[in-house]
Amino acid sequence: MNGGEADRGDNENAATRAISDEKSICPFCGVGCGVQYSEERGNAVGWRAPVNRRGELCPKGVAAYDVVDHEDRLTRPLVRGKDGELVEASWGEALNRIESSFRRISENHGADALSFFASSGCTNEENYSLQKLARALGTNNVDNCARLCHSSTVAAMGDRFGTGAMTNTIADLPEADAFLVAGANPAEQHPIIFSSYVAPAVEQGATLIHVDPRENATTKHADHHLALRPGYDIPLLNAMCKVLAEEGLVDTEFVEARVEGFEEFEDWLSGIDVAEGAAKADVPEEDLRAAARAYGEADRAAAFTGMGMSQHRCGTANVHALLNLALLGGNVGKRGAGVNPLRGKNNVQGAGDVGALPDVLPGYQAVTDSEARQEIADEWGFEPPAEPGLTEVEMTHEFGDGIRGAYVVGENIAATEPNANRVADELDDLDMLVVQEVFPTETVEHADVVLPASSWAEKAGTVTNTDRQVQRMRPTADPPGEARRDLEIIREIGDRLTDAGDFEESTPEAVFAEMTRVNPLYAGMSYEGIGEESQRWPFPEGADSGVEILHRETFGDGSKRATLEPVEGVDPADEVGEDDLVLTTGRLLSHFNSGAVTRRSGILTRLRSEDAIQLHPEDAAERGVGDGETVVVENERGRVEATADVTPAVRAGTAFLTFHFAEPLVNRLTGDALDPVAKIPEYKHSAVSVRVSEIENSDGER
Ligand SMILES: Nc1nc2c(c(=O)[nH]1)N[C@H]1C(S)=C(S)[C@@H](COP(=O)(O)OP(=O)(O)OC[C@H]3O[C@@H](n4cnc5c(=O)[nH]c(N)nc54)[C@H](O)[C@@H]3O)O[C@H]1N2
Ligand SMILES: Nc1nc2c(c(=O)[nH]1)N[C@H]1C(S)=C(S)[C@@H](COP(=O)(O)OP(=O)(O)OC[C@H]3O[C@@H](n4cnc5c(=O)[nH]c(N)nc54)[C@H](O)[C@@H]3O)O[C@H]1N2
Ligand code: SF4
Ligand SMILES: [Mo]
Repeated sequence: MNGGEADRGDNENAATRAISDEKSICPFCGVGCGVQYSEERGNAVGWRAPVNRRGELCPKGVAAYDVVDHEDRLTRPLVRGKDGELVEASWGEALNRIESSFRRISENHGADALSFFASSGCTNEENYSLQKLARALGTNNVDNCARLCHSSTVAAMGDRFGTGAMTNTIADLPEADAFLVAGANPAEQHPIIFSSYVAPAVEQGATLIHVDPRENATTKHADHHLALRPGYDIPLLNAMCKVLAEEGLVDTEFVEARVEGFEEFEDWLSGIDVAEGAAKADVPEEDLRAAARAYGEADRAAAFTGMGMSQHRCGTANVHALLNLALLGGNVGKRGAGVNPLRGKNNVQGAGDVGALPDVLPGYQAVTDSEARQEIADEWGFEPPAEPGLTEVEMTHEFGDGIRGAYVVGENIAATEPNANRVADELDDLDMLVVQEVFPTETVEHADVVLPASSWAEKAGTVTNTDRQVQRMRPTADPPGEARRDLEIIREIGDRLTDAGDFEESTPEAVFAEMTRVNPLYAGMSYEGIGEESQRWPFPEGADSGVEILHRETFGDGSKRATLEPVEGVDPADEVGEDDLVLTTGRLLSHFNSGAVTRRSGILTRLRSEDAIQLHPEDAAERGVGDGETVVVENERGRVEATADVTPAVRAGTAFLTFHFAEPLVNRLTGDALDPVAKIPEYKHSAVSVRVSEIENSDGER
């Protein structure tokens, strides 16, 4: 199926809806700021919610209501017609097609021929219902884009600390004496945490260490910048551990009380050479030593870890290396410290918490655990399958082979999965692709059935932010045209495909209540209890003083000690040829992920250089590329054209592009390599050739 531009119907209803000023939560990042509609501003203002205590918002938050009346909104179901085009259909026809096709696939190929892509931009109730639907149909093939952000972090932290979430809270961060920001750019990606909690502490004297191959908004506040070679965080972090050991900066009291395996680790460290590590990471040894000293000398040092660490085939190992440093520094279990993955979308923490993952049930109980399955069967009336399902990227690789049907809710996988040319072909190999969306995205172009859904502003439900606070969203408008609320759609499909009664609870509040009965992390929470505040897991908060700051006394598995573990470096998958550059990717303040929502904003600006490829002046000169010229960026997987932004902000040998735009679609260049433990793709390291585009620059088209 090659869809052209999707037919989106007319939106006669869209512009006439009233928007109320109910308090809700920002739909973008995991910070979880409170937003509400302001008639006067014609868009969002902040309210004094648990994180944005002064009602402050970043530019994306301010633009949140742009989605509500947008003329591109999908307002009618679409089905693929005989001539291959998407045409409008009734809800009945669209749902009948899904029902008969999914039934046929399941009968002919088994339930594991179906796959479910949940959305960490959707509510806990929606994610919970979607994973329940997958499991009711007999498959654990359900995953969400947490796989693509912090699955490696969660794997490493789960393994070593027993929980895969921020160890600390946003509120205690200002007590840090030092911040180690590894592979993250919170000034742009978690702006309110940065501007309201981190930057003020830095202004008061806390040290900021930034480990990132580029200078960006976070680096502007940094005292130390280690502009490492992408993919070489392990030698850098191991060398930092060695500096702590060499210079007497190990927190011996903490190590004695809370750490296992110190002697073996010390033995192993004796084989680590600081100069060699610095050379591997390609940072000056003296800078590395100074940064390590700043971290080691701090009483309280808080580490942030982001996509620069997690999105490598050694993503899990990268985080293990960081955990060693945190343990040696004694930076666990106290305020202003810890290891803190800043989570991605507004509900990425929650999507995992409620079980939209292929290997665990709600509350991270393994699907292989028969007791957990039996317990949930008591509530559900059916037992979930015992065999773990496939992860996101693995599912796309099975499209047309093992997997024949996919139900994608609120993800734009054609643009955001790695190796986009391959994914585009694979999407077309499916017998049935259902896309539940608000806009006509790159993924919608491949769909067999398109279900017009509600935006965040049109629904009720809960979302769990990056520091484990469950908050409530409240609907402020009706869905446009014939669009329906996500939860209603999922439950309608559930009703049609499963036994009567499986999807009995239909309001978000009732689904939340069911969820608290099966998810031990959320046990005891309630809509009423949350109110306009939040409830934090593990709940109830305050039952013992160790809850807000994790691991004060013990780790997640109940033991007092975490283990130090030697971590060996792993080379990136792509070999970098002599004339190649290393392409790494990432984000910008005013855009969000595939850009499906933010690129349509009337408020958010798109600056000239934002869709450009950052090239270091030396690399540009070598290739005869001038600033503003069009270049071809290519490897064996694909090719894009982009404007050159020649800037010393990116290190020599490395190029940087965002994935926020349909063109250039950077994921045509990223590869299939996965971290063996977490199955996260290597978005942050692709070998590419870069050359001036003869055609584009000579005929002056750009
Ligand atoms: N404005 C905005 N905010 C967002 C999002 C958005 O799209 N826009 N998306 C949300 C989501 S889903 C997520 S997951 C988070 C992600 O938030 P971040 O983790 O901050 O995201 P990135 O920009 O992808 O990557 C962070 C940094 O890693 C650096 N980097 C690249 N390669 C390497 C490497 O090998 N090592 C190291 N140490 N650093 C490297 C990049 O230069 C980049 O500055 O942001 C969330 N918030
Ligand atoms: N090269 C490169 N690629 C990356 C990354 C990277 O750093 N570099 N980062 C990865 C990461 S961390 C992530 S999280 C993924 C993100 O990947 P995706 O989740 O695929 O990206 P989004 O653009 O956030 O897609 C969300 C979609 O949901 C739709 N939507 C919004 N609200 C709703 C709603 O309420 N209901 C429904 N049904 N739909 C809605 C939007 O229109 C949009 O199309 O990208 C990954 N891809
Ligand atoms: S920091 Fe994140 S949650 Fe807060 S307003 Fe900005 S995008 Fe929304
Ligand atoms: Mo993400």
